[in-house]
Amino acid sequence: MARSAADGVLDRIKAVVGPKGWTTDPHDIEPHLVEPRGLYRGATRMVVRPASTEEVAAVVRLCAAARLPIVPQGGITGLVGAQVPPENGDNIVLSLARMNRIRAIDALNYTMTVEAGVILADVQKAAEDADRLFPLSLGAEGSCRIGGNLSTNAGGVAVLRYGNARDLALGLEVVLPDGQVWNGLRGLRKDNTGYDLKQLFIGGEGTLGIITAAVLKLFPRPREIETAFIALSKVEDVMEVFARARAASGDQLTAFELIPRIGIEMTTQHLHALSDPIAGTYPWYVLLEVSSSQTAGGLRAMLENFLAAQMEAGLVVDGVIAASAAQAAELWRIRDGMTEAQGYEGGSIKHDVAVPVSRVADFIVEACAAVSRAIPGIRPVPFGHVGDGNIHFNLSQPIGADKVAYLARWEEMNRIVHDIVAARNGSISAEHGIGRMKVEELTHYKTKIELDLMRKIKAALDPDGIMNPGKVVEIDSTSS
Ligand code: FAD
Ligand code: 2HG
Ligand code: ZN
Repeated sequence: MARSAADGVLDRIKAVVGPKGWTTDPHDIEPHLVEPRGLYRGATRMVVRPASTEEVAAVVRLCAAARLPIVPQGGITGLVGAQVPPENGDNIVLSLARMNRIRAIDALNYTMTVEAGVILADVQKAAEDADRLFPLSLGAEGSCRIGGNLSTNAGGVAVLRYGNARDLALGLEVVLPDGQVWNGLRGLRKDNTGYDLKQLFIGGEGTLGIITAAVLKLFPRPREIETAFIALSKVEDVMEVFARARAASGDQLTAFELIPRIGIEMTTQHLHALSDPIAGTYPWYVLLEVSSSQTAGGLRAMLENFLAAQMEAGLVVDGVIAASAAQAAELWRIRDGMTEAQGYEGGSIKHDVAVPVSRVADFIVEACAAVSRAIPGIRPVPFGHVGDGNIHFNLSQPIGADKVAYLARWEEMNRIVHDIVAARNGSISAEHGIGRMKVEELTHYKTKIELDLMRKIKAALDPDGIMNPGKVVEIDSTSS
């Protein structure tokens, strides 16, 4: 868009949101142009921060009329560059950060209605204050926002028991790409009235509309939580213990997170005051958590008996059960520190993949061998939510390698790993989304029918392609 025409739109947007609702100051804009991994950098004409759904709708109507692209943003913690504006700068960033009210809590209905800009940790806290649980939990929960979580269909560490973000929303309020407001804020467990429209926007990564509010599912608050850290010799044993833990815990298993030996070394070396919880070194570790909403559910005894039986069976070689909430938090610090610790070890080529749970072990064995053949000395760091079949198959550079030269092999490594995933009917993005990073990978691995359907949906809702362009799927909007 020509600068003078854009300036006219920008002035009208400024009038809609008032002085607190926009900035063009380069210093204030800077955090909105980058992302946690430092892989992408964008540009924008203005960051707009509306305070209400009506303001969002008015801004979108102005952009739609001028065909000015909009990049929605929450907490800017996304890991696939979805929140980064295009480099040409011909867009506005629309931050939901000021829309941060809890609108209502209905404890009897086990629901809460929140605006899109509420930080995930604040959603969790508000639920807790109402003696309820909002179970979505991930390392970035202190900064990511619920609208971003829904738009990325975030997963995290409690999917095993409670599902992904997609499973945790009962209703949405969305500003559509033409500026209309769809009020779908219904708190119903059953609603079979045709297509489930909200699911289009959940995981839509801001390409179909802007989520402004949501009705979220709540659960009984856990009264008893037990956390264990166990060591194992083989990744096959890890998955066998997982299957046994599900059965033995009566489905009270909340988390089952894999950590390889190299992860213990990286976290204890780089993160402040962390130590190895288990004496001796073993190839694999699992952080597992069981929880119950009952106060005397006998979880501790169950976990002790379970682990003793697995040690006797030779599957678990050592382990600790946290003696206090503080010790459990220490164990979680190791798990949550995995991403940060890898950052101190030079270049890391990331894969966020899923395979059927029954194929996790053979995927890890085959993928580790394949990448080591391609780059001798490469350091695989497979970790994460293996109970969901989701492996963060991250590859740290060989010690002493040149970081830039190593990262230049990103696509080559992707092809090796993603082909092994595809051979198991897996997914090239388990929980982080497609964003900008995996647009080409998506076209490589999705079928034509799937891609056609996705493009038709995009073209139907956003024919001018103004919502978060260049992300997820591309459409030809020049003919509309
Ligand atoms: P942003 O990064 O701001 O945006 C992400 C996408 O959502 C963009 O496409 C953006 O345009 C869109 N968007 C944001 N808000 C809206 C809205 N209101 N309406 C429409 N579109 C919108 N992810 C996991 O799934 N599991 C994990 O375990 C996990 N752990 C992480 C740990 C760390 C340390 C970090 C840095 C990230 C982690 N992530 C994880 C990734 C990230 O936190 C999630 O993707 C999160 O859901 C993004 O939320 P956000 O508010 O930061 O969104
Ligand atoms: C996690 O589970 C996140 O910690 C981040 O999804 C994974 O660093 C990563 O690749
Ligand atoms: Zn994860």
